[in-house]
Amino acid sequence: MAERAKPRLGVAMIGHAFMGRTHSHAWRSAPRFFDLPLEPEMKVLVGRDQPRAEAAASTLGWAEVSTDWRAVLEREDVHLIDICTPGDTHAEIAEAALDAGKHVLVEKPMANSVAEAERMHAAAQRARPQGVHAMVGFTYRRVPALQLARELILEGRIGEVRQVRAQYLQDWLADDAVPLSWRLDKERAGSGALGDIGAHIVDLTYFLTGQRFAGVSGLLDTIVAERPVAEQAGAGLSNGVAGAERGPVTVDDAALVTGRLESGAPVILEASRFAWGRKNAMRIEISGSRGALCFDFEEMNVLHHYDATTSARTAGFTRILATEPDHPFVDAWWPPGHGLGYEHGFTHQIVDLVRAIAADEDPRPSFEDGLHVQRVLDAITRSSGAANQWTVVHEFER
Ligand code: SOE
Repeated sequence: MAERAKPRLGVAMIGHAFMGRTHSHAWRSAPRFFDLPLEPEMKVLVGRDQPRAEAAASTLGWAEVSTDWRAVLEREDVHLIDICTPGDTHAEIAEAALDAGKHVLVEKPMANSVAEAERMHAAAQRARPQGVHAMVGFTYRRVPALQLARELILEGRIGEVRQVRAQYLQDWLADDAVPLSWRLDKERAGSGALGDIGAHIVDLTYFLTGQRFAGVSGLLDTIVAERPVAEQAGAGLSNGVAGAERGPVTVDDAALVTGRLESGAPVILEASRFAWGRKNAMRIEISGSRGALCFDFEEMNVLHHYDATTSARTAGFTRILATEPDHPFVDAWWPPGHGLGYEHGFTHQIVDLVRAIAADEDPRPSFEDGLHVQRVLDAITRSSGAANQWTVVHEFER
């Protein structure tokens, strides 16, 4: 007997640069490696420039292209809008898509301001009664070793969380000759290292500990204030070819933050795109009353666990290789020890999103989660502007 076809989930993706490429890969691989309740169909790729969008669609596997995202929202065969554009367009597209009854996946950070994130959250709440779902793409939540870390924290393996320290370091701006791009323009990107990479460690602190931030004190710095204007746009993180003209950098290059979680536990965060030799070094260490967990993206299949309840004679960090079939997501992939990469987090994100949509459950990180991260980013910025004053995010009883 012929198998019944799965219900279709028509997807349109807006933007096709670095994040568009990672999302396209994820839409293709998710249904091939995981048993999904809906069959994603890569229907339309939306870009501003028709020939470039056509070239990207053919490479990345999208059936059609459009230069008009509003027209795509009117299509009945499109059920989900995946937003991979710079932050200044997120709110407008997400609101319109949710109001048109389309599910939304939006790249991080959710928006360029708290006001935009609030509008998006309100739109998600309006759409929710119709079975419409919204999710923010904090993809590192779906790294198996980090999911395992969360499970261990929830099981109480490190006891009560007492301190968090996290860093996200890159070096693609450390050279003063690197030209300007949209990521260095406050109007388009909202902020610099803070929103681009700092947002990930704010979200991970929240995801892993289950606690929101109560307050922060931030120091933002623009290390190189002026750069060459690009004559030719670049692909991925490459800013293109520098011309003779120069222009201002309007975002932060580095963000240093101290903070407190709602329990009062102290947090220290650092995000920088000026850390020579650090290409995508994201590190988080959580110390609890019974031990500690430590993760470094440069060794992304490994989680280190220190069990402080064992004898001091033999105590030390245990290196857990998070590639066994009973580790989160791993059974769908390769045999133990064969390892996963950056792209797998994006695939897992699609798997969880599609399953949540089919079950009519709320996918996480939700727009409410994204709004919390946005509030933390905003408080860091205000604090830095006000000579590093302590800035409250949420009031908590302690
Ligand atoms: C650029 O710094 C970037 O691509 C971020 O925007 C992504 O979120 C991160 O995953 C890798 O670095």
